[in-house]
Amino acid sequence: MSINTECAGQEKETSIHVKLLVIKELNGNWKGPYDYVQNVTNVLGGSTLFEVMQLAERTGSFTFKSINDDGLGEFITSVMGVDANQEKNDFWELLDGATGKLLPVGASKYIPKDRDEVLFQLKQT
Ligand code: B12
Repeated sequence: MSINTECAGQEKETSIHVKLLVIKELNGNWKGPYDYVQNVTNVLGGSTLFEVMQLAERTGSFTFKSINDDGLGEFITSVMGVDANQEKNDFWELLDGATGKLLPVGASKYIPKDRDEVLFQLKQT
């Protein structure tokens, strides 16, 4: 019994939850409504956002595409079946879903904290 309690405690420290939010509407309101929401559970603490997205694909319905850019990591080109149209200067923006602020780094470098919400929103530059 005491061993089980200890294990549960340890699991809590290393496993976090991240919520992925998606708005497909071009330049829509970051506060929503959302086209898709997925709670990603059992994320290993310290994982990158890109790893969270890969886990979300394996465990739920989240889908995305990306291309690798040397040094900067993965550039997200498509989310939930919607390709950003480069000719129209559209791109998928990564935001903090709670504050609407831009993430300062890309998906391969951003390390979400427990209960973080990450918003993917189609934007035109
Ligand atoms: C222009 C620009 C963009 C444009 C690029 C397309 C265009 N219309 O040109 C747009 C607006 C799409 C963009 C988006 C983002 N960007 Co930007 N961008 C720049 C900027 C100002 C110049 C890049 C450039 O033109 N270089 C000159 C060309 C000749 O070199 P290049 O290697 O071919 O440039 C390409 C890459 O830089 C790539 N790119 C641009 N941004 C990003 C971000 C990531 C993560 C990746 C992998 C690639 C990438 O697009 C460029 C054109 O093809 C740089 C700052 C800088 N001075 O470098 C930031 C910069 C590269 N971007 C940055 C960031 C954080 C982002 C976003 C993640 C912001 C967000 N929260 O959404 C998004 C990417 C989201 C995604 N879909 O994955 C950071 C990267 C930091 C990091 N270490 O991860 C930089 C360094 C700015 C900063 N904060 O200091 N960006």
